[in-house]
Amino acid sequence: MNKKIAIIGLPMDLGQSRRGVDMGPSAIRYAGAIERLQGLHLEVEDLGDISVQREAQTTDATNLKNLSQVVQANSKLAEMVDRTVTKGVFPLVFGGDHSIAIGTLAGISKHYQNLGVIWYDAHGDLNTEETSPSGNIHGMPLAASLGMGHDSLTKLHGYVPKVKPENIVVIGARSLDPGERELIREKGIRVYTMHEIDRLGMPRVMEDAINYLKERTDGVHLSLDLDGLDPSEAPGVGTPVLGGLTYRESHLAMEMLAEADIITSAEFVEVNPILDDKNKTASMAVGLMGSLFGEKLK
Ligand code: EXY
Ligand code: MN
Ligand code: MN
Ligand code: MN
Repeated sequence: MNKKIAIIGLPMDLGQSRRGVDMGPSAIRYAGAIERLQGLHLEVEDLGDISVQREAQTTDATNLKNLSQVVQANSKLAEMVDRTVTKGVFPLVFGGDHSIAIGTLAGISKHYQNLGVIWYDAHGDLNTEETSPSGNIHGMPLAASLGMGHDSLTKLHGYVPKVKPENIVVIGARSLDPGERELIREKGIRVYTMHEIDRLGMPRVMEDAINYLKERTDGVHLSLDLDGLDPSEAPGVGTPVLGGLTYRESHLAMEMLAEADIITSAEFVEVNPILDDKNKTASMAVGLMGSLFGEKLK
């Protein structure tokens, strides 16, 4: 795994409606992310946070809340991530709500023939303005990265699509809207819901997912939404869903990814310290980062 890491924060909360997730990057830093990675003898450069236009919340007629601000911030993120990958450095992005994945994937995927994506999340984030029940863009980043939805999201950073459906694995899903289910069926996206995870167990799910991606991708982006974990362990998220992944399952998943050495970029999103309990969710994120970057238990 790349030993040089660049941290980029995007304090974005305009992709959804609950205040506080814009403090996610700070909360993750305060939970000791940089020190944890430096403790693994990684070279860590913190590039700081991208500024987000703080205009009043605008609701676009096309059921896309705060579209222009989300596009503007993600365009800046795509530029920074693109430069980071060009320099051969591992981009590690701290969110902010999950709409930032639009920018991260836009900055990364042009550097690969077949970028794989592990979408670790209670949700599919596969809505478009037609199918979204909320108009929140944090429920749309994976659809947008597939080239589905509003042009200003799908064509961000000058090309479309960013990812192919066969190169995606969703892990932890337990809250999917009708339009997302339709898209998953239509595109044949590989989804391990909590049902499969409970039936097969995390070791088997991760083994299958890793083998599946190894066969067909030349790099893999991990998009880890902390609401993939159970709210009892990670309460500081804006859209909690009961019956989620345990910290231990997630820790194992990260260790297996580290062993497989397939992850070429990552982002940790949806940490909301206002909804959290003593920065517990940010601490979960930092613990999982440690496992992802090779921390050993013995
Ligand atoms: N599917 C719902 C929507 O589109 O509004 C909820 C999306 C929650 C998205 C969070 C980031 O994962
Ligand atoms: Mn998400
Ligand atoms: Mn991204
Ligand atoms: Mn989610």
